[in-house]
Amino acid sequence: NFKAGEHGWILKKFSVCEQQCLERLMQDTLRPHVPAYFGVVEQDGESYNQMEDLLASFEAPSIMDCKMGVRTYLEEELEQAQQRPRLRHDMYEKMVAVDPGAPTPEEHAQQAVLKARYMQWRESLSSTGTLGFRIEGIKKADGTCSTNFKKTRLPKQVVQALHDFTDGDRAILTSYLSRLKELRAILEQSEFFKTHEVVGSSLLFVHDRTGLAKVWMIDFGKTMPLAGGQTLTHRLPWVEGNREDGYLWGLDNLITLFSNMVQD
Ligand code: 4IP
Ligand code: ADP
Ligand code: MN
Repeated sequence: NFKAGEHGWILKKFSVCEQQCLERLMQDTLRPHVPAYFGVVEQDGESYNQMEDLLASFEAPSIMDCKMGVRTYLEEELEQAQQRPRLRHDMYEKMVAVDPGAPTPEEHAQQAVLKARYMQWRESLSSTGTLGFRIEGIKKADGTCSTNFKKTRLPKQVVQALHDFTDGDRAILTSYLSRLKELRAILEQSEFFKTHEVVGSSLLFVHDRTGLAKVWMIDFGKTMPLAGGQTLTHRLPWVEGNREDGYLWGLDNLITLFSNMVQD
């Protein structure tokens, strides 16, 4: 999905949705909190969105990807699935690999599940459903790398993972906490954020041993503009049709966990 670009830039497989979001974000107060966007480029017959490489200014960075929000599929996807359900064998396989008991007898028989079903199962197994965010992956400066967080759900499991990621370094934790609070304040003012359903987007945490620690919003492949002047709180519970995504609710919870860790 990604390619190295010119120095300091990376290329991500083109998506028109992401292109439009990045273009709008360059005009929004969120601009400093997302990768700088540099337009579409063609390479070997493929199109890419060119954006800032957020790791470029770090020395041996440790990185964590946290997927934000209380749901991970769009209302639009749900509608499409209701009209034209598609059975997914690959998602059945991914499900069985984590928990052979998870599929229903019917799903076992057809060796397939619906996408919405798979995505909701992932949400309930992880902290997405209960905390409004989940850890997707961590890669540390020492080379260790894990995406083994599918069942990280309870606050104390999340805290353990955050502790491992930061090596319990109080300066790093404090620095992340203030970045998250700053981001929240900007999100609460952002015109872009108010008018978009933000699903499947992540916060990218990056720190290194010089003590530099930053957080950016990434992945706007499923961030959709709302129609007809609709706005979201990003905090109200989701009920089908209201398009709430629980993004700020999740960020509140993440901030609470970091605050507790800094105080301990
Ligand atoms: C993946 O499930 C992720 O949710 C992907 O989101 C999602 O792509 C995939 O859907 C789904 O299979 P696992 O993480 O359990 O493997 P992301 O790319 O943000 O990680 P979308 O495009 O829906 O976000 P499919 O339909 O692409 O397989
Ligand atoms: P996908 O849509 O395939 O899920 P993402 O945009 O979520 O792709 O990016 C996947 C991973 O690539 C992230 O977890 C992060 O580690 C890395 N990444 C994404 N964007 C950037 C960026 N601008 N700079 C550096 N790393 C990035
Ligand atoms: Mn994605």
